[in-house]
Amino acid sequence: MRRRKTMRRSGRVGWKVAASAVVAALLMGAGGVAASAEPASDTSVEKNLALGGTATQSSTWQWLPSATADKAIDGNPDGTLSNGSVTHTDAGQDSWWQVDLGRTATISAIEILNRTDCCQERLEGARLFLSAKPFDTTLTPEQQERRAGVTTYTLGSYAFLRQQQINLPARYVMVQVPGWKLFSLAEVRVLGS
Ligand SMILES: [Ca+2]
Repeated sequence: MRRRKTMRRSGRVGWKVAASAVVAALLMGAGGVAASAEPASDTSVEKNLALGGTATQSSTWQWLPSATADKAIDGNPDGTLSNGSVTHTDAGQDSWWQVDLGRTATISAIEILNRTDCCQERLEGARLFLSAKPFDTTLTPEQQERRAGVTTYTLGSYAFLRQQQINLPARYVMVQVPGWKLFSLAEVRVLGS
């Protein structure tokens, strides 16, 4: 019988959704910690730990093999797929993207930037998982969130997402979309120390 010792943080609490104008402002402000509709109180000391990580995804779109997982941690928030800094999976069951930070770190916030040229609804219903141990990528999102030590957030919207006040030790960060889907990410920032 599966243990259900899950540190679930359910629901859509805490997600801040910025209007597209805010996203545009964010994209122009490359390099710094993202501005958001409600900035974190202590962003000055946050580092984007994902930049030094290793990203993988369930598949890469067969028509654009350069849209690899690392495009979400290349430091470039450009959300136009054809500009070469956006990931793209193939269609598949419970498609996922993840980053291994290389070490367990204290994560304070995570920002997820969707592609901006189309298809943003593909991230609807996505889960964000955090764990100090590697994920079993064969699991469904429902199975994943029941694993011991896995913290789950459900993404309530998909234009620009910032989960604040996480304050958890984790090494692995995964975005997984339930169902038969394909999806893209412009950038994933994992802020912490
Ligand atoms: Ca990128």
